[in-house]
Amino acid sequence: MHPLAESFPSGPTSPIGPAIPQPIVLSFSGSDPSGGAGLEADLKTFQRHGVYGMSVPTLLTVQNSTGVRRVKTLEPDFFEEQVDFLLQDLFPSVIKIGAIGDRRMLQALIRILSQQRMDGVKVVVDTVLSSTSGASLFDMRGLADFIDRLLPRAFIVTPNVMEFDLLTGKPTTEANAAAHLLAFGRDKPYAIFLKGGHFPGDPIDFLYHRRQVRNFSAPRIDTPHTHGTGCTLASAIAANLALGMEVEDAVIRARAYVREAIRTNPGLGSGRGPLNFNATV
Ligand code: PXL
Repeated sequence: MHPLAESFPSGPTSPIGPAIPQPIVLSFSGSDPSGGAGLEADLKTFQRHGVYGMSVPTLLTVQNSTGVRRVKTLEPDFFEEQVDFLLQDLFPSVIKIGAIGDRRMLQALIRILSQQRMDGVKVVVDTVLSSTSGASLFDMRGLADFIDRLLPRAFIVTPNVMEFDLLTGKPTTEANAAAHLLAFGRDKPYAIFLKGGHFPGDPIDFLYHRRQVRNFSAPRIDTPHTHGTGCTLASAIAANLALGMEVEDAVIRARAYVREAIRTNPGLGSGRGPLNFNATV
């Protein structure tokens, strides 16, 4: 047996009887052929958390660990048809949204999420506005609709610092983050998890929820291999919500998973390589 095989999770299926029911999580995101980010990372993360993962791609990328070269947003009509047919058969309790591509795809998403059958579905919005390597994964002409029409449908939103600056229109620092979150979060129905990885020094993350801000700090892990950390974090939160956790617990557990996945990364690729998706949850 391969030495790694012993650490593989056995999963909740039974070898003799029918599978034990699993919560279903659906990802709408871009595809990363390198398997480190996007819907590939989402599905691996769902699997590791013991939830059943499904995905409908919004866009394709030409990508490896050194960066994103090209982005092709898919046809919104085809996307909507895929979602509609899928949901006639398999219905998720949580939807995770990653890269959207452009305004037409955003409109398609908003149409889907405003259907009555979606009322009880929790939506995790990872505000993927550009990749860390600089390629655009969202046409910023759609930003106003993203903020005014998509975000109000979210249960939790997970911007990094650059994305939060774009959402609020002002620069956020560790010193003013709590105040900016309280101001931006005012009257909003959703929670915001501000990822502090781009702050200098040891990062501090902030969680805004129910008019309160809580922060989490930990020593920075010194590695270039952080490809897809945002996607993985949002997917872990989505999985934890599907498993029935409250927002704070879902975030705390997701954060611990991502830290461990960064710490034990497999060191693949010549650029920013992927995380260890098999990390202990
Ligand atoms: O990590 C942001 C992200 C999301 N989705 C896709 C990506 C990336 C970053 O490269 O490629 C498809």
